[in-house]
Amino acid sequence: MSLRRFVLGTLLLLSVISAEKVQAQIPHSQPRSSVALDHGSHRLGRRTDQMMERWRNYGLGQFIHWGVYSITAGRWDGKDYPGASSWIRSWSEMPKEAYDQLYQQFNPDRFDPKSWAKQAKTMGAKYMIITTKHHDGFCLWPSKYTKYDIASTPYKQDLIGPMVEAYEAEGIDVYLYFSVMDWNHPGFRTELKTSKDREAYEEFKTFTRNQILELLERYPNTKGIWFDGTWDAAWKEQAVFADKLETEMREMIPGIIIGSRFRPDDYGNRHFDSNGDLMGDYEQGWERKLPKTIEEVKGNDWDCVMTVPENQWGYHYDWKGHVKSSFELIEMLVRSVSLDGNFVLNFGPDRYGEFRQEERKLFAEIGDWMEANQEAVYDCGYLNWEKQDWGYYTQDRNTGKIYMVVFNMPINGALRVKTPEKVQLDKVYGLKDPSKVYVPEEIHKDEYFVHYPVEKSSGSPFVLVIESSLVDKEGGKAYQKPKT
Ligand code: H79
Repeated sequence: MSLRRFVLGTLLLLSVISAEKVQAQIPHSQPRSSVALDHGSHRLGRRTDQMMERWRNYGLGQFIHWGVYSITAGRWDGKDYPGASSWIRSWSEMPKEAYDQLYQQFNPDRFDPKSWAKQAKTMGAKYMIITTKHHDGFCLWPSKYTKYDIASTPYKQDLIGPMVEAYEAEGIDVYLYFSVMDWNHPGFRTELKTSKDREAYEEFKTFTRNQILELLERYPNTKGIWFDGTWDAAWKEQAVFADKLETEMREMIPGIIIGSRFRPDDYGNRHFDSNGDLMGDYEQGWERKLPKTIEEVKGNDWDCVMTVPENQWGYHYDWKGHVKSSFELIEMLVRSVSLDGNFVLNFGPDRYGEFRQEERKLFAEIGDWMEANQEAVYDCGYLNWEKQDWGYYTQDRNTGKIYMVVFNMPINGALRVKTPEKVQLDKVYGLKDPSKVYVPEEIHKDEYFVHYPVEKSSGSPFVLVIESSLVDKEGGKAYQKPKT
């Protein structure tokens, strides 16, 4: 073998080894294949700027769906609509003309943005997303481009501005939800079959662009837009238009955060382009569902938006079916964080601007838990240790501190911990009571039992803190605590 081949071969081998090492720590998106795209993904891998770091570290967010559908509240003419209350206009039993007049009754005179923001703060939300316009097309801000807005209601005043102000005063970042699908605009189409459709849709595109830029101009503190209603065939043809508009948004608000639900690629693919690369700053595909493994998130940032009942976003007078408890929701939150995502919990205030009793209870219950255990949520993300049945590991991205969030206590009180090779478990202690130390029992190589008193575990999920160290081959202690 020539020296050159030997050196090249060694270099190749080394690069494969180091690539594998990185891959094991941070799972990557699939590598880009060869489809040439003008409007596919514009960035491979995660954003690393400060605004995105801030987003990544929120952990918990609040979603709010509010609009004229809070008046119908899931029923019309004595009949219950079986779908999500905010979709009632699309129901065959709902006369469209009647729905389109409802705004004349919209007068949420008990709306108190300061108390909304305080409740969100109590719960521990670091950001909120508000429906500026849902699928029905009704705008919660006074829009220059339509009369179907808050200015035309008896209430008259802007709802978004005071919300932005109140939430920001509590230190909560505000994001705007915007549905591209708009059942009110005459130019909106789901498909473009004729040249007349295309003409109409051009008007709709201009209107959409105007409204989006109007929102960013009115609320320049907006941290991002959460787009929705982009699944129709007509929009899937708009790669050029949407890409240009996204660029305009990014120019208007540098650092603005836009997810994968906004623009289609050249071939009409959504979220992931034709090469499988994520479009936008984070994956927006986790609606009312959660990933189970880190592989499923493909190394991308993501959020999960979740309803409290099965599928109700806007206010519904009667929550039928299973309603999630704070315990379930906290588990979803921690699972999200442990898999490097944010968890966004939805609330649907009523027509007067008030939150239902079930939701107020959640603000308090989740808030109590967060107050005691937030350290294991904020600034935390994935830890590359084998998942155990008792719950989830999270790790502080800044300090490297490792947490065990326990949801399912084993009957024998033995919490199993399997450490990666060369990582030794030194000590485990209660987050709320650091003086309470649980000495790990090593049962096999890299495998431990942490004995936790079963009787102490009743009630709510609890957090333990792990101290570990890296050891060298001979078992001697080496360098500092692991930080991934
Ligand atoms: O705002 C809430 C929902 O109204 C909205 N996203 C959350 C945050 C939403 N509803 N449905 N979807 C998102 C998913 C889309 C489902 C669809 Fe269909 C399936 C679109 C096309 C096929 C069902 C059938 C809805 C329209 C036709």
